[in-house]
Amino acid sequence: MLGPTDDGNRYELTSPTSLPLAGAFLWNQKMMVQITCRGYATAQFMQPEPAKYAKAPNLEMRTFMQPEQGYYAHHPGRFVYIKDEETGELFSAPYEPVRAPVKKFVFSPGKSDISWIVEHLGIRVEMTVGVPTSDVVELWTVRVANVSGRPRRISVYPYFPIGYLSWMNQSAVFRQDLGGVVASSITPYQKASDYFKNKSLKDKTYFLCEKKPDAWEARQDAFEGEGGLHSPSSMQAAKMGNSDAIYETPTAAVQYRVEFGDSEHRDYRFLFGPAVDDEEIWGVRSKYLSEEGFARAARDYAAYIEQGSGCMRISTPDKELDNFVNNWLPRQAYYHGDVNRLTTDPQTRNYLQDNMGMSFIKPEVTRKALITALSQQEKTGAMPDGILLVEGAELKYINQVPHTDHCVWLPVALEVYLAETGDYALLEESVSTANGDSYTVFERMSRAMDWLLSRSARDERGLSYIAQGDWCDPMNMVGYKGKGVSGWLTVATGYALNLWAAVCEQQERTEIAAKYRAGAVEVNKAANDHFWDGDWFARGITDDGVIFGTKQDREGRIWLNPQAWSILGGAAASPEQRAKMMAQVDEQLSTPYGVLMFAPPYSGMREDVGRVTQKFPGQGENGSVYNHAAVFYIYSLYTVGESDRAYKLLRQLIPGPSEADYRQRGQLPIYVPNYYRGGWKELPRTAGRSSQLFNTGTVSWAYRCFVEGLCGLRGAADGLVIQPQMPSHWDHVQVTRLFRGARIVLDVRRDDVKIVTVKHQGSVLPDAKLRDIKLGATYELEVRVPR
Ligand code: CEZ
Repeated sequence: MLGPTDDGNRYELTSPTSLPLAGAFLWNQKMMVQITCRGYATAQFMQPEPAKYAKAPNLEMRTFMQPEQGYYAHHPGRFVYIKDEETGELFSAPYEPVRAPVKKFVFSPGKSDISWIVEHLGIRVEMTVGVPTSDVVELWTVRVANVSGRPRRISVYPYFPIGYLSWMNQSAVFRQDLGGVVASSITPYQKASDYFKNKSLKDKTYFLCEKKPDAWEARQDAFEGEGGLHSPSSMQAAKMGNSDAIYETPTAAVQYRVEFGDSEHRDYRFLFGPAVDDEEIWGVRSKYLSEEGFARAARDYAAYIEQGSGCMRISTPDKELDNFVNNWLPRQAYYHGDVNRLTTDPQTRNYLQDNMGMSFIKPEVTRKALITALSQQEKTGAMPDGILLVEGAELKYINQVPHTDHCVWLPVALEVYLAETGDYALLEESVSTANGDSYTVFERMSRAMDWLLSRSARDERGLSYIAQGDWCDPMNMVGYKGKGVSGWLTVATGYALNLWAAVCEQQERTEIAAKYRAGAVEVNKAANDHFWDGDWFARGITDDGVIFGTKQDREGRIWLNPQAWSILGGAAASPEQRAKMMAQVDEQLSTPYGVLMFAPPYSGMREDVGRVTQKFPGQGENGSVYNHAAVFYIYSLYTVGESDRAYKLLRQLIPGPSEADYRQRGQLPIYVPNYYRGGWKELPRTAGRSSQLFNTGTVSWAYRCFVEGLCGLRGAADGLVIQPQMPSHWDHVQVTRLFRGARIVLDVRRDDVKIVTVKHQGSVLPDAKLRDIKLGATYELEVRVPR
């Protein structure tokens, strides 16, 4: 049913019905298109706020990307109908809207394009979509071939619905001069000032054809008629009716009438995208709409994607895992670091973590992002809820809700950047803000830590306030009256302080380091005094002084984040304390689809916890396998040498490899989604189902877990530390790691050694560390790990 191609560069799904929501995505810095195996598509572009050029047939609410997005017959998509002119039979590729039981189906996402092969009625349709590196346009190739062994007469009808564009003004016509359907609209507005802002919006949607079609429809209802999408009336006639849309819902459908000899094929190329005006449409047409134009764009885009291939290749006993880590995970991390989730105001924590992942891919981007974030630091040392990326951007949606955790992510992201690059010079860069202050990166980091320790951030017990949320966005009512505190944020503060203290120590700023070490000790003590419940840490204490996430609770009894971060930050200092916690996590939170964010899920509103309890049980933050939370725990397990527990959960981030698992999750193993449904005990039918949402802070940490945890290849100021943590059922792993301009090839095997032993050219490296790494050099290392 599904599997990778031999070279691992593509993934193939051979049924349109077994994983109907499975899809793939392409992006560049200005756009993103997600498309399902059956042909439904969601495309967004930045102008500079996110916008769409193909929409629903009714007025759509403006929103951010949603999990488990629903599809329906009229959902935007990209389709090609084929009609046998002799029999009148019809099918559509990839599968929607006709849903004919096609004879052959292959959905094949690659790293830089997405394609399908669909065969039915003796006709093969091959569709491929790509995007260029810097313009907003989809490049479609459709090859139609006669494989029936006899001459054929057919019609080919590409159908690209455009949808309802505007209640003020919308229309569409076939433009002979431009060679395609062009829909025009005016983005609705009411304030006079918006007129000037909207002037530059791309309010036209075009569908351009390289070869002139024989007929077309530009109006949705003329296209469908009484036949509907399964059998559009416009296809019942010999030729489509050449309709236009005048304040009517536009569409783009064209017809090619073709006579095929045996084994003949035809290639068609189309462009689909938004534009401001005719001139821009002319521009894209002349730049792209030709065989050479497509080939050039595909080459450039493949080179762009190649830049995101990350810093490591592995060969392990688990081939599916290798395929994911070598091909797809760095690609997803690159997407996050390169486009910041197509928003102009990413949440500060997302921005920092997405860029943290970029340390392994393009560290110069991380460096710049750290400076950008710090240049928006508040006077008090606090960080804002979102980071504004373009002139005129505003804090929207969740960024208007006060969260208290943003400073924590600074040393977390910085640590990864410094380990990867050794670029301590960054600390001395001076960064000024719009409020007129100017400090070095080092000083700004200290100010952020001071804020976390201050009375604005902590109560008299030394516990961190939560306001209307911490890492958990919808935990909005624990502390909205100003008193509630977060168990997670308290232990996470301990972690942040220790991380920053380590940098200070490395810089020989011993007094400053001592101050933050002492702060961490105090914070961790407060966490133990007030949150330790005997076997695990509680999640928080509400405005009214009610502790939650404890044995007393029937719902929301044990939460993963406080446990994970107490391991990281040192609040769970002793192996005995950690062992108790881990046993409880194993017992109460583990499922076949990963580890739950908490359990049991809430069945209804708790007004002293908030919106999270109103989400559907097992969905999103209400007790799903929320992978971002899972990966914090996985990373924490690697930091204390729990390699088997860590590996089991790390593997569960990815669908497969059993067919039953793929079906239940409903997703291809080409990205990590933000969650898999929870409720494994309560709601087994949907447990494990993927959100299909590929925006997630999980990926930077997941990549880090593979690089620094499983393979144990972590940077230090003076070299690369080598401490692999293979799961106990593995004997051998081969790794190629790119690090500071060198190529390091490691052969890792179990042997009769007491500690990890690394040999380079026959001699053992002291402390299993590779030092004096030379730019451009290759190092072949023999690594032996204890049995
Ligand atoms: O958004 C993520 C955030 O991007 O949720 C995480 C948070 O740490 C990330 O920064 C955990 O809450 O508002 C909501 O209810 C949404 O559910 C968001 O919290 C959530 C979405 O999954 C993002 O698409």
